[in-house]
Amino acid sequence: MRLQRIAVLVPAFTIVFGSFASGAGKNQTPQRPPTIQEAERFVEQAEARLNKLAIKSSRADWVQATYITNDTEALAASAREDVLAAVTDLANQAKRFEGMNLPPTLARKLKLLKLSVSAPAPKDPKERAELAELGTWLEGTYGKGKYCPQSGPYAGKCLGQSEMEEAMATTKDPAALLDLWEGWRKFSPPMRPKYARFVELANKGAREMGFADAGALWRSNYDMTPQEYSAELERLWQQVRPLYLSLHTYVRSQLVKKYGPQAVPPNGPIPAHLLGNIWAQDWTNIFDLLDVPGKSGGVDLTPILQEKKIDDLEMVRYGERFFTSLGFDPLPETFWTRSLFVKPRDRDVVCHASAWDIDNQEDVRLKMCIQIRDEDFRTVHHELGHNFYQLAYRHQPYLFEDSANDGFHEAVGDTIALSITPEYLQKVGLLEHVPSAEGDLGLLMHRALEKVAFLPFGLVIDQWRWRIFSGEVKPADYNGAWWELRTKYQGVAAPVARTESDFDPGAKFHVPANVPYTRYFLAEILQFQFHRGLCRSIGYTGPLDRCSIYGNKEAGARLKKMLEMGKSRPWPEALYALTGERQMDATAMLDYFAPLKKWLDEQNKGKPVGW
Ligand code: X8Z
Ligand code: ZN
Repeated sequence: MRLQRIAVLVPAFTIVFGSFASGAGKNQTPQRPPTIQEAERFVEQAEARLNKLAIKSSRADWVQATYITNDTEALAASAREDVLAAVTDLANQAKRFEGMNLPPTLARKLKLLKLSVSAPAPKDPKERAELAELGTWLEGTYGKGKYCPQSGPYAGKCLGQSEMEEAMATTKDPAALLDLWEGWRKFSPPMRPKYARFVELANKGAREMGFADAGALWRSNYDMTPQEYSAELERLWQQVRPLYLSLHTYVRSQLVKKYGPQAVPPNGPIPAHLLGNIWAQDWTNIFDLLDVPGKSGGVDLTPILQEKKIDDLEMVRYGERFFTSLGFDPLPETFWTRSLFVKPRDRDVVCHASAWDIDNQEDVRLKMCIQIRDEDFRTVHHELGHNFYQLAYRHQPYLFEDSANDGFHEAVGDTIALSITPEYLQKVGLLEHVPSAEGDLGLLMHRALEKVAFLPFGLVIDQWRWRIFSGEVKPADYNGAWWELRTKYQGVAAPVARTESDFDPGAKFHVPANVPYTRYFLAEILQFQFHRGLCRSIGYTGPLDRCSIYGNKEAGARLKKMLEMGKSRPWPEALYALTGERQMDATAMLDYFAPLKKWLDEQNKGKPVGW
């Protein structure tokens, strides 16, 4: 995740256009039409300028995220403001090249320049500073967010995101869960007016750049029109929706058994506090509650990691070794000395995991409050996927130092994690015996609770934000619209009445941090496509859940080739390089889960479907 690049952005030193520098002073339009050489020079200088400012801003952001104080917040906001000013200024200057017949690479860079920030600033310097301050304030407020229960199992403790995740994962008492669920949403209401203002300013910036609103800017980053992108998401969602419904039906029926029809309506939405996760986005923590054959046998790594006394550093080493087994170079020494792996005891940090690319060269880092548990083992692989991507494309020019589309960035580490099979675990000494294929239903169910359950959540956050940015949903209806969409897509509901004095979206990191979210939906689809492509390319023909590319240099070379392309070409070409396919396609995910779908549909016979 390039939070630093996304979140950030510059001052008004104006690029001097090479050959007509003397004739064209600041903000002055030259008399004759620009040449291709001038456009080239402009882009080259723009890249150098942005690179420098982005590095400065990344450093300030890193310090802010790992040591939240008023001072670090002010420093980060100021550096962010500089980047914002540069992008606004450069996008404005680049208008003079519009309509020219430029070489495709150059035209692509000019387009990407405008898309390089997710909240572009208005031209007005006061508004720009305000936007930068709001952005850092929102993220810092989330980072400091905690709930200190007065009663129940956690009375007397204060729970930040990491502790809250753990508490919601392990508590099964519905009253305690409800208290945690409500408590986590108590720090976000003050964000509401600030968020509304943030939206207003980001929209103004986006409109000044020629986009309908900030949401349209986000949807313009997929080598197609914003309308085509919305349609593409809907197409993919329709491919996977039946699988989601099968899972939802089964899980709901099991929760009715556990908590009773009073607590869980047998044909209504599932109350959001009973799914083992603060946001009901990942349901793996209720795996234990389900009657599934093949539940044991290394499906849940938590007890194994704890028994073997594997610490945070060793978890990261496992991830690194997977990549080096594929032929990637080891992580640079600075990764190990500069990353943050453990939650510090004496200060507030943004615990939400992220992978950083500080200098667009080798200074990559992981920021994560690692806990010794299954979920975090997978998240470590997810994050390292970002870091190895960053290292692979570091030789690209600045504007191409990114993934083919943002879903690709999110999918790489998850693709690797799909290769964490029982066979792999045995090879690396984490499992004594490989369970027989009968255990696969348990494995598939565990993965489905993570990945299939997530699908509508991956869509809903930006369905909400796009409506906010377009003005379809006004600030007075923020929370109502949020729950309407969550129920519509996910079939989950708030467990207690919510009102417009709540601001529940603010209790999810990516909203205050302003990170676009459909990337995670795409990643769910893409990771199975990558996995199937890689497995096929090495001649594997068995069930996809038993394929591991661990140690396979051929698969590694194929993956690396795609990562090295960065964002230099439209994403279908990158997809083709890895899979031989040019369309995003959920059939790989459907293939992977086919045996589970069959089993679920047998269990679901006669049960109500939908809500
Ligand atoms: O934010 C993340 C990563 C960092 S890019 C930890 N994820 C999403 C989330 O936590 O909401 C990974 C899965 C979805
Ligand atoms: Zn990520």
